[in-house]
Amino acid sequence: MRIDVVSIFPEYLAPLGLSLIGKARQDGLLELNVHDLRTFTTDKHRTVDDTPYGGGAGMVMKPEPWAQALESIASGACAEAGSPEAEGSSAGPTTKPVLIVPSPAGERFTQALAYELAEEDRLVFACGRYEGIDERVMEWAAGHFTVRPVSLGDYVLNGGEVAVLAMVEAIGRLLPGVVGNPESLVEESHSDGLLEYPVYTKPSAWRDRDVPAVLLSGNHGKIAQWRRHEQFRRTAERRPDLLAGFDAGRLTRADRTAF
Ligand code: 6GU
Repeated sequence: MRIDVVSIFPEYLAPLGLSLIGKARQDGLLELNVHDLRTFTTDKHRTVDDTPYGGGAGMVMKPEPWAQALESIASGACAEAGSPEAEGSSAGPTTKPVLIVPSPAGERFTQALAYELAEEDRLVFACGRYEGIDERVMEWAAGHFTVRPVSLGDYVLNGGEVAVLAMVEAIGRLLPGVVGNPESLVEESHSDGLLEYPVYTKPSAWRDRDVPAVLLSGNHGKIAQWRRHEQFRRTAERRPDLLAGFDAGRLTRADRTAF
């Protein structure tokens, strides 16, 4: 997968060189390019924002630098040295790259959307700041990209950069080969519509607290049943909204007899 990120604070994306995602880039599983929006300005002050038409607080990001940046990225320029795009490989892309615009006004980013985006060849993230990007950029960009405004949740960040860190990590870890043991992707929160069960390790007794006895029993059927029960108990307590939307078709045969 190739990912391009455009931001006026490229340094904000530095953590994408670390840990699992940094390793995936080193291993060639993920190509990630971060671009400074200001390099696509043409005026002396490298202006990226202006006052909003219609009045109101704050500033709006100007359309011209965004169009320059996105045009250059869509055309395959701005690719990493050594990548097929940088070498001018002949076979062009068959589908439009997805342009993700982080915004509290977007659709919700979920594990299901992470899986969907992990199937794409190319993702581009446009990090807005201030009150957002001139709306005409998203309209124009629809000619070159599949445009998706996406929100992490119902709260407001100062810009898209922190949201991009979260989304790239959530998507990147689903790419083949990035997580060493793919089994670990199966039994985690949200993979089956429920929260994850609690986990324990040695010592079995710690500060007057014992690990639940069933986990030491060696009875794998009982352990699976206990874990499933804990998933439902936790989800009901912390995220009743998830249970309300839980699809009965996701109940296992064991669930139907046990609960
Ligand atoms: Cl994706 N971006 C911004 N700027 N604020 C947010 C968000 C995204 N998700 C929640 N708040």
